Amino acid sequence: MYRIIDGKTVSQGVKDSVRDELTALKTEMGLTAGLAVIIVGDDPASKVYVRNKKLACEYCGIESFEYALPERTTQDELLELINKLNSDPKVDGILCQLPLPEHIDEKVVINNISPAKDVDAFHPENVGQIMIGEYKYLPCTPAGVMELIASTGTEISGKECVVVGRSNIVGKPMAMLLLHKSGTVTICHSKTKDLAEHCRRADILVAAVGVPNLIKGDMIKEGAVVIDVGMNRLDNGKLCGDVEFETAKEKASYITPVPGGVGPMTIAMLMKNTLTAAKSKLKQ
Ligand code: L34
Repeated sequence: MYRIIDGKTVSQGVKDSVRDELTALKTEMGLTAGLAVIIVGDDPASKVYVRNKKLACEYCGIESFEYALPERTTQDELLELINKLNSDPKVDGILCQLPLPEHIDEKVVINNISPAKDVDAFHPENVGQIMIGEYKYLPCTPAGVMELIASTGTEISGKECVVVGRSNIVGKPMAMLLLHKSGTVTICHSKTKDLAEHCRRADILVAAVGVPNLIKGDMIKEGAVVIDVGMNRLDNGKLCGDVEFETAKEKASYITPVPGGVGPMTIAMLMKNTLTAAKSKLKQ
């Protein structure tokens, strides 16, 4: 018997605790929290994600500043905006939605966001701190996955954890967070020789490759916890994960749906990071 891990419910809990804490800090210390979200171009999926972020800010009592820039925006123009936001006291967190248009270098953009306001935790300084386990911010998607695993009551220590995908924003930090919890971590990728064999050893399997239905039921160990980070849009407009849900659910003990799994968690963890950013004003 499998159980669905409901990302909507878990993310609601995270957002509620951010809202409650922020409300209390507003009353007691006059704290405010602001998040700037930059989106360049017209990617329809990115627009949906950015809209969901704005709604979550409203819910939590975080002021959101949205910058919807046209596709033709130059890298210099974008950097100029980021510099302005870096020194704007109303802005605690800055997020530049990825992917960016091809003429803009994502690395340069990320490097120019002040590490103190980098609520995505993509800046090399924050990435380095995650490596050594002394972080201010955790990257939103991997941190959300950790919350989902925790919600099942599954102990990570000593477990076989397999992460499929090695991106800088999900796969690599995901592996690191599982390692911090003493999981035995394997990272699989496009050059991995026998993907199915690795996956079948996993007590905890995290799929983050962006290949629709890559992970099928016969690649999953009986009783595994299966987390699907994939967010693929099929030609018929339907969203689909990296895991073939119908066959995978027959093997898994817990499994996340797409949509309604990891996506809402990414947003909830962003709210948490923005609160952390705002709270750092209290220490100054
Ligand atoms: N800078 N770029 C930056 N930070 C991020 O954290 C992201 N990410 C990823 C893409 N680019 C980014 C997101 O925000 C992915 N992502 C994201 C956020 C929210 C959702 C999915 C991906 C989400 O809300 N998913 C809903 C379904 C939405 C729909 O219907 O299309 C869900 O239930 O999964």
